[in-house]
Amino acid sequence: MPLILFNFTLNQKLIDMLPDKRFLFFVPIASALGLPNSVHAQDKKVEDKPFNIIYIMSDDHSYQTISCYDGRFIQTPNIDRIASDGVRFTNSFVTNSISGPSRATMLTGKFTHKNGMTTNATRFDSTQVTFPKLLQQAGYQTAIFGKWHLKSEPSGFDKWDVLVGQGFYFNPVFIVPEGRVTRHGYSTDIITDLSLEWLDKDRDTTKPFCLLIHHKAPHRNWMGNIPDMDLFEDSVFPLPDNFYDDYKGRPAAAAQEMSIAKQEMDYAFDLKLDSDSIKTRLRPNLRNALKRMDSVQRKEWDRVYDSVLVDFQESKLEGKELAEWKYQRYMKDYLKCIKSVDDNIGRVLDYLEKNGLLENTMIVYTSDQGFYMGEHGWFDKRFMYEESFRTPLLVRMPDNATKYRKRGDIGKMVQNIDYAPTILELAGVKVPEEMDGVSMLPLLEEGKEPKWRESLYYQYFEYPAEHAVRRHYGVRTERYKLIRFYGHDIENWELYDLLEDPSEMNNLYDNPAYNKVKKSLHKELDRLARKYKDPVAMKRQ
Ligand code: SGN
Ligand code: CA
Repeated sequence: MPLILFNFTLNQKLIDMLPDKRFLFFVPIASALGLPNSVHAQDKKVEDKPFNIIYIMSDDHSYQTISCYDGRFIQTPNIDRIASDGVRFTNSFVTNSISGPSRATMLTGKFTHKNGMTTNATRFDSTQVTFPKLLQQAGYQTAIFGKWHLKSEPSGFDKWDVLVGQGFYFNPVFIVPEGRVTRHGYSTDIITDLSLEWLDKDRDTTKPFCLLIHHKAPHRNWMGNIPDMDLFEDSVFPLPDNFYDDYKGRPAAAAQEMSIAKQEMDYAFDLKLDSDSIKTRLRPNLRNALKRMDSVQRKEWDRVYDSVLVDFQESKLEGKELAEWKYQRYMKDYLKCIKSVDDNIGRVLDYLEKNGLLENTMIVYTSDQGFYMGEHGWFDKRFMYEESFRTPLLVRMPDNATKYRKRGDIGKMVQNIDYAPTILELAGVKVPEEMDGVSMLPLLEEGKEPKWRESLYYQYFEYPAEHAVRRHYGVRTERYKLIRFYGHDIENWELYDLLEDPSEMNNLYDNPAYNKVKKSLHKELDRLARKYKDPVAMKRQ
């Protein structure tokens, strides 16, 4: 598949799509209230049947490591199947590039200053309106398995079985309404097992369903599954062009603490070098993860990582060689996690196919945000720069949803505020006015060019905190990006021309040639701050 990730245009009409064109359609209440589909088959159009939803979200999965987006690092044939039978969004973004905030946005359809989950340290107010609650009220059966990460208990789900906090890769602890349960195995396998078991045995088959499958993988510290231990051990990955970024003109980028070359990529926890002779901060975290393994898992693990340690100690690397060795190790471990995510998505797709569920089930694949695969020399996310602002988004519509026949790429800029309205519209449930997002369904209609937003709003609040990314907010149009970093020790604007400088190395804010662009971006940023009622950005106006 050709790689066209960026869909730029010179035509800067800085207006937003009005949220009044939602093409809502409503299913009669009897059908929404869960009578079997077959009852309605003769007397209703197929589009009016309640469709099921399977929403799969991984944690920190970069679009760079999904082969239908970027084939440089890994083949992901199963994830790609969703795109080849459906659509690939080539301009998909989040509103706040970090887990809790992203999850709260996905559930509420709102920016995080409105749903209250501005950082990972805040607690999600579970009394608010979410799309699973609205689906439940409309007769859907709802379930979530895997990472939750919102501190308060899940609500709006008939069935929930979620990881405690970030969760462990091996033999993880889950929390269910009755208490905690430790399960043996690898997290991506277990979360898939739970999901398939619910689909197969537990759910009420007379009701439409919405199933959220939330993987822990490939979150730090990137521990692959036992059968995948040897994968990529002999691979050499290309170093990003800007791996040795000097952050000139970008003080917030210079001040971060998410550098692969520096100590924040930990020799023990991240690189799995378990030796008392290596100076490291997070050795207890690695040991904590390793001591969860049983003897069979541990033996396989040690077989691979003991020899990595020996090679490392013998080679006595320094400087650039050491930095690049760390990058290679990081990529190998991260990609081992992706292999298992891809395999497990294959299991879900096979199940749906075998059981005739592809006809009436929408499948979404995404991540809670993007991730750096060494670009700017980094791991982690948080910044409004492209790699972490973007997130993969692939959608396969139900075969029977004849209204939504579009295939291939969708280049319009969508954001995770749009997920809840999309799912609700597909279910025939009215989208609450207060949601900031809009349904993406009009984009899925073949041959239609709906009026769409031409700019995106972004916010990041988690500072002071791990990785030291300063607070910021900004606007992105198809071609340009304006960011304000603020608070504590920083007050700085950045402006990028994404067409000329897709890697965002050249801050043009003080370049007089861009004065006109700067002015119009400021105007647009102010307009969006007012539209979304962001008190931080409005205060400056
Ligand atoms: C943990 C990680 C961080 C990561 C955050 C947020 N440290 O704190 O590297 O940025 O989660 O990630 S770790 O040492 O505990 O792995 S998020 O995806 O949950 O937002
Ligand atoms: Ca994440």
